[in-house]
Amino acid sequence: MDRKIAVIGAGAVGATLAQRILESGIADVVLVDIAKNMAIGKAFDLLDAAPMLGHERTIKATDNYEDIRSSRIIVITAGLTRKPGMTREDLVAKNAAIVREVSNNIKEKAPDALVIVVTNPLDAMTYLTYKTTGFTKQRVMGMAGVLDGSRFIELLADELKVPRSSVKTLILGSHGDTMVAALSHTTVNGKRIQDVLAKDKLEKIVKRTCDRGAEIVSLFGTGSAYYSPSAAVYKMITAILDDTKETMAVSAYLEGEYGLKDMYIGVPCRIGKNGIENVVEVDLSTDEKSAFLKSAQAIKSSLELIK
Ligand code: TXD
Repeated sequence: MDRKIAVIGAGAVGATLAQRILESGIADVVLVDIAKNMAIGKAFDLLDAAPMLGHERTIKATDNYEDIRSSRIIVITAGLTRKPGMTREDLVAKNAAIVREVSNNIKEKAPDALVIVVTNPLDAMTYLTYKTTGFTKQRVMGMAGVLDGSRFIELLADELKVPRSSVKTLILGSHGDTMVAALSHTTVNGKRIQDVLAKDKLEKIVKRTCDRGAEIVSLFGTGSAYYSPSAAVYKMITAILDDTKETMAVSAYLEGEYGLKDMYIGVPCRIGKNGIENVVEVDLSTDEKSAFLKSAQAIKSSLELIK
């Protein structure tokens, strides 16, 4: 199988994602970082594990964008991470410059690729990638809702002592403090979450889900979460490669859906070989709708900073 995925940024998320891709055998990896030697070191380390794990996949580390040519999917993880006390929006100016540069290279060297953006502030950086590459809206998406939903499921399953697989949920809106846990789409063994968990406990878990990234940032001291973010990107990649058409929350470009236009925001989408096959419009409660629109407002404010 000649499949290539380029991961831009060989930091915590990028390198862990490279490991997941290689060791599951789904594709070869090109790892691009301005810190070239660090990236080469990580690639060597990953390759040295291959004989023990029994795979034949390869990884090439580079600072030369020529190497991303013919990549099917490109994942942008390059950028700065939050320090304790920082919001994702605090990163906007520096990361916008990085994402713009990366996107120009993608446009030139890999004009047919699909792009998954990870860099924060996520929805604004995905919009910037879409505008800079000029790719179709199907081919540019941001990773957030898959991760936030997984965090919510984990916390709920732990509280209720039920299998994680019995919990279904949907988190939409911005990947920021205004994200919306859609309780009307959250069930445990098919039962409404409000019927199985007391209101105060549920509120606490929703709050903890929104703060989970910051909780991990403050425990780490430096850097931010990467095991679960890389797993979320991996899930999106396999939906694309296997053309599963599975519905999952991703940051997508809206042109009227949910009453919004010309912006990227987390909504449920069917993901398949073309990227975002379509945006799925689900019913939301009145409270969820207004929280979603508030979240959209927060994204618009961070977009103002990059325009
Ligand atoms: O849910 C989500 N979307 C996220 C987003 C979950 C986790 C992390 N999230 C964001 O991803 C985070 O706030 C950052 O903006 C990015 C990357 O996080 P990561 O934890 O991987 O950051 P690192 O370890 O600091 O790695 C960043 C790498 C580092 O090796 C830099 O040298 C490189 O990016 N970098 C660049 N590579 C290529 N080109 C340029 N210009 C460049 N600038 C920095």
